[in-house]
Amino acid sequence: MIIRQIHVTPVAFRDPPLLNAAGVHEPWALRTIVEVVTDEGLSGLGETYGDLGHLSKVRECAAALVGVDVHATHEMYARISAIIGDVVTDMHGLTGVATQEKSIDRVFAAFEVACLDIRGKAYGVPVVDLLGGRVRDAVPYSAYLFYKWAGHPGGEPDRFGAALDAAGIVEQASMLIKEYGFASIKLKGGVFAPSEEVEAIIALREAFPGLPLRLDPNAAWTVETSIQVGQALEGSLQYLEDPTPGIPGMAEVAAEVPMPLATNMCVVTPEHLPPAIAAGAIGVLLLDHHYWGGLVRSSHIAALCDTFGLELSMHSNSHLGISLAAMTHLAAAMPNLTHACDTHTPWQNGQDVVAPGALRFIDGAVPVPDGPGLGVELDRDALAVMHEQYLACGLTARDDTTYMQRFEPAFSARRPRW
Ligand code: GKR
Ligand code: MG
Repeated sequence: MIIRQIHVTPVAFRDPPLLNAAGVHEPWALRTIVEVVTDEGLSGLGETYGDLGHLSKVRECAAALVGVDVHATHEMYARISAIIGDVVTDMHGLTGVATQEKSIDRVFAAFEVACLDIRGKAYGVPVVDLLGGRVRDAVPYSAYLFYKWAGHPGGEPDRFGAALDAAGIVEQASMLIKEYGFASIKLKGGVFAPSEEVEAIIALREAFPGLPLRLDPNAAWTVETSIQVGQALEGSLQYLEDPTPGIPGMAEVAAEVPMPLATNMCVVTPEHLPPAIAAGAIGVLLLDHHYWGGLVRSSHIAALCDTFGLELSMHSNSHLGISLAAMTHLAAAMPNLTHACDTHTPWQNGQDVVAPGALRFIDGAVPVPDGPGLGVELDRDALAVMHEQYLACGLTARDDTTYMQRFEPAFSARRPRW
């Protein structure tokens, strides 16, 4: 099964004005769709970030992978490493420091997923079977709440409405839980003063007793503020995610708060694990195959977490159905997944590059798709439309901060901010 062609297609889809510590989501979210085609005519899908620096590397590497067998992932990794060299591609959103290793892993992951899709199709088995087999038939996801404006400035309000205080957040949670059946809740914080975000968590706890809650301010708080918030929320949070920047700061907070700390920011490549574990900085790792080097490498990291007693959850960025399918296969094969995974799916609002039907939420969980490989098919018409949107929208990189500053010129994404 030799790679004969790789198609790399940047796409854009509409994104609501979701607020975070870096600013606000722009009207379009960018992704890159990768389609690997073999000499036998089998094809496999991958999905990754759409920022131009990364996209250029994905394109360059695609050309270098033609002629490689789809099983030869070490060879693929070596070729990609040689191309990336010591270039560090653009940081994406709020996913921690960019390193050379992470830049390689981010490019490699899209091709690795596509090759696993092909291998699954060739053997007639789902990708989960190539990762050790399923330990669960459906993967639980959490309701990922965001403070948000009613609509993009100058545009129509979107169907989710505004959420700018505790009442708005509870209303948003009710809507997502009603539509998707989520059984746990994550609030994206780092937007308003910590006391207001504490108030929102308490309102959620009262509105949804028994549902696990998490708060993620993306390192917007000092150590002192993080400790105050952690102590104020004793008994209310399943975990507190990235309250403060860096492993040493996280370790200081972890020693003083009653709940575990989780991260997708201070531990983002294998080299961060030893110092974080030694310092006791985190209790939960949020894996993300998009930057941890694909599904197999993420499974290895999950095994390490088991060895070192770290709990596991999964991080997400704005994504489409190929990513959701890959996340679901990976999570279905992780025996030590301890928490519901994050997903931005509701914010896609039905837009997708995969044909409808394969992915659905039942009681907040996505059943592992039935078909071989990832179990999802590319909707070529939708892909063409989203590619046109990419060309027309004029965005080439995610930049929540500059977009926010158009409306609030004094806004600063400085972290820690409180
Ligand atoms: O979509 O605004 C967002 C999130 O804030 C995202 O960029 C983060 O990477 O979801 C992420 C997180 O858990 O930190
Ligand atoms: Mg996070």
